[in-house]
Amino acid sequence: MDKNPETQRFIDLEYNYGAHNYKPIPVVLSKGEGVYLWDVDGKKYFDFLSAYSAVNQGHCHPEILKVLNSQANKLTLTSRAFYNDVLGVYEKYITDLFKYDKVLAMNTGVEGGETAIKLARKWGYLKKKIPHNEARIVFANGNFWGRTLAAISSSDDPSSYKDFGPYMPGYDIIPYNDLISLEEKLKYHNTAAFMIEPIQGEAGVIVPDEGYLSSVRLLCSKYNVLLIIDEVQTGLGRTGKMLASDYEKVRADILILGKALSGGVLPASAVLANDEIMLCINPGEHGSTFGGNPLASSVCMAALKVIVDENLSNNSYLLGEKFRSSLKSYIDKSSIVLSIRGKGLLNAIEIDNNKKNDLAWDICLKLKEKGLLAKPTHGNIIRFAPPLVITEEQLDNCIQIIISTLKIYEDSKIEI
Ligand code: IF1
Repeated sequence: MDKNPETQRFIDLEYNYGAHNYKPIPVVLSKGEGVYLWDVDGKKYFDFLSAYSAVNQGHCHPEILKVLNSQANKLTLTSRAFYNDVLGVYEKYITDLFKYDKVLAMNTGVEGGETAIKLARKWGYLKKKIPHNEARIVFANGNFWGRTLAAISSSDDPSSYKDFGPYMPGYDIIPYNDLISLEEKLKYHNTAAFMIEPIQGEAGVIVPDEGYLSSVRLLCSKYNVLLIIDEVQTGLGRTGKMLASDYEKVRADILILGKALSGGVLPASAVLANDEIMLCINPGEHGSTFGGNPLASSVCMAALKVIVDENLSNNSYLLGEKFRSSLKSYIDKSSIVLSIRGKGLLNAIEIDNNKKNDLAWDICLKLKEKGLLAKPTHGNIIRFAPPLVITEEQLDNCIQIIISTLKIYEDSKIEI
């Protein structure tokens, strides 16, 4: 289908003047509101990626924008060289909400991960008395927590780490959802922390066994190892609870938030911990120019209030159940969809790419034609993650779009 010259112009600009570090779905977006996006031709789409779960509150949420605009006209950035009249109020709000003593505000999710690892190492040396520079951090294979050298050093995905070495030392990688191999690493005195996603997002929405997270919690406590839970993608209502770790009532020693923390309006992340850990870092030992700036702090407070006031976690839970059950009855008869998995409104289907190479990509292009935006990950996984403000009626519409699109690719002999 020929692209509008205007669409092609914007695609060409990105191709000619931008790094080629992404392969976007060929659509040029120019407006977002709630669950909807519009392209430069004025075509309207359901957003089923939510900017990788950064717009749980929906695009351009009016309450968040109101606070953004008001604060932007007052004071945006002071640096932490001085106090300001927003940061402390935000810090109290978010630590009350998640029940931790303190928060360290950063900007991106990966900076949250780096901060968590620095805190864990410091705590390891100062409190657990791990020999200097011997602290080890354990990760699960399939993890993804960003693109910095510290983050890719923990990855077992070549597309994340290949040709970016040498890598961060002091890391161990064990299988996800495997308590035996975890306990082996936790027994080692020099292990300072285990960092885990409650559901692995980038890996393809990998949901561990029931009880895995609570067993991880028990083992980390037993061996005096900090549990770092990365809720950058799974947190803030995405999986049907405020935190995915709430399903098993598991409490992280260090909790990392990001993405929807700001409602997708600007970069903001937060690391929460109690004093025994957080106060291991002293003045001048960590920070960032924009970390905790008044603009981000006021936006994050508004974004969190939207999640609470609009009960988005519950909407995510109920509509997620409906989404999976509606698709499951179809998938049981499908010749191309292998499975569906997820919690709340973080879901993914696994496509049998053996049927046709790039079938998942073709399906996403067809979904785009039908007014729904999604993108494959790892070749054959299509993630479906709409903003949590989606209504039941809109979801029903999207379920029909998805099923009618999948049917196009079914083996003709299969009667669906
Ligand atoms: C890209 C993936 C998702 C994350 C978790 C930390 C971070 C992320 C669980 C870092 C970031 C983003 C990064 C973005 C695409 C997207 C992504 F496909 F890459 F893996 F969501 F699944 N922890 N995920 O998912 O947060 O520094 O980006 O703010 O790099 O392509 P960030």
